[in-house]
Order: sequence, then C-alpha cells, then structure tokens
Amino acid sequence: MKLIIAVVQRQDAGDLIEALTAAGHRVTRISSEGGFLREGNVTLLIAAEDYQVDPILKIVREHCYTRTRYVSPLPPVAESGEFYPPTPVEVQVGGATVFVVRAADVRRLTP
Ligand code: 2BA
Repeated sequence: MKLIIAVVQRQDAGDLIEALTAAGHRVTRISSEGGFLREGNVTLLIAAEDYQVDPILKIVREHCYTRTRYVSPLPPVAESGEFYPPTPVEVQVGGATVFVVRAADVRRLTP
C-alpha cells in the first residue's frame, strides 16, 4: 500500500480530482502554499494499492500543466541615489511534485 502526496497547481486541482474520483480513487484535498513563490497550491493525499500507483500517476500527469511565472527578486541594496529595478526571474512551475511513500495500513474507523 502507498500514500501518494501530490502538490499541484490550484488551476489543475479541480479537473484532476474529478478524474481521480471518476476512476474510483479516494482523494483528500488540502490547501497549501509553496515556500518559494508563497502562492496557494493544492496538496492531494491518495492512499492506494501498489498496482494502482502507476495508473494514478498517469492521471496526474495528464491533468497537471507546466506554467511560467515571473518573480521579482528583492532589489539590491543601492548606493544613495542609484536605482536598480530588479529583473524578473522566470520560474517553471509544475506539472506536479509527487511523493510516493509506503503506507503500512489504511483504516476507516467507525464507532
Ligand atoms: P514553490 O515552493 O512555491 O515553488 C514554485 C516553483 O519555484 C517550483 O516549481 C520551482 O520551479 C521553483 N523553485 C522552488 N524553489 C526554488 C529555488 N530554491 N530556487 C529556484 N527556483 C525554485 P515546482 O518544482 O513545480 O514546485 C511546485 C511546488 O511543489 C512548490 O511550490 C512546493 O510547494 C512543492 N514542492 C516542490 N518541491 C518540493 C519538495 N522537494 N518538497 C516539498 N514540496 C515541494
């Protein structure tokens, strides 16, 4: 059994969750934020049998796109009177960052 942790862009999350649930997988969506861009993204938790991992990753790959973002770094400390406008830096975000970890057990507890 595996726990798949997938960090995806918010724009891709809705369609991806729909596709995963349509294929019979259970998904938990958690709102998260990337440490670099400090923008909202989505983390999905998907517990699955080993044989389901590859089909799940295929669905993730099909629904997550690479996007280009431009980040303005902090302006350098300038000598008095000088101004250096920061040049935006191009960053490629996505498709998805996926961690596949061994899960000992998955239990749904009821009273
Ligand atoms: P962020 O940390 O906001 O990173 C967004 C994008 O910025 C990254 O896209 C990457 O292209 C770039 N980036 C991140 N750290 C960088 C650095 N130190 N220097 C230069 N560029 C950097 P992705 O690689 O597609 O990552 C998308 C999101 O996935 C990340 O958002 C973060 O939330 C998560 N993530 C990526 N790698 C991770 C890891 N090793 N552990 C945990 N979360 C990770």
